[in-house]
Amino acid sequence: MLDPYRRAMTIKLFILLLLPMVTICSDLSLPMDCNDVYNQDTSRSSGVYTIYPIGTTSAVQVFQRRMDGSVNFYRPWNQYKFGFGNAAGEYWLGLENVFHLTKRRSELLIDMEDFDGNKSYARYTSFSVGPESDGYRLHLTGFTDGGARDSLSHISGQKFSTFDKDQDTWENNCARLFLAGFWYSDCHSANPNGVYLWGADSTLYAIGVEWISWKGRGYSLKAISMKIRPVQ
Ligand SMILES: [Ca+2]
Repeated sequence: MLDPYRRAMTIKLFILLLLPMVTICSDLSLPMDCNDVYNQDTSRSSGVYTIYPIGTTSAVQVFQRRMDGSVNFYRPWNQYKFGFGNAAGEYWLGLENVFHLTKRRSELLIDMEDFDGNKSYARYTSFSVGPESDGYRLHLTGFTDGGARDSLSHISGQKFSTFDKDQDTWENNCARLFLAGFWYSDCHSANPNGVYLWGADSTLYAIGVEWISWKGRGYSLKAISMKIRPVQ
């Protein structure tokens, strides 16, 4: 548990992060990575900060992260809508926020790591999520391979599903069967919000944190994060 001060700081930073237009910055002070954030103010506690790897228009927003299995991702619609978890660790930002953030033209970067230290990524040059009235429908194009190959393009156009809101194209309930909330069709080749299974485990079929085109079925990743960045 965070102490009250750190919790207040985290909430404050989170609000700042969601309201970049009201944050006053100069070009010279924009942090390019976490070291810059710390070096600009060594009294800062751990938390979520906006970074600018390639300049003022490149604010990166992590909206999904798995890294240690500390957070349960089998959650109902309202929690996927508004977000859950620890903003400095495993978390889901919330579909409503992602919808608003991706009203600006954005790209998607998905970083992955397995339990042997191998890393890969998948990148999509266009990414947006529609409004709740349209089921937070996913729009995704422009795949670029960073070694993971493409496990996501085929679900572009799908609505988001949770166990209590089945919007997939299958006659049964993908979210219930694969124990997560995600954009499912009939059902998945990637399950980033699945059960944290600590590597290879084929006991139960495809319920892990999977990215099939990289590690195949029955392998649950050590880490995965989904990040968006506005593009011109
Ligand atoms: Ca269904």
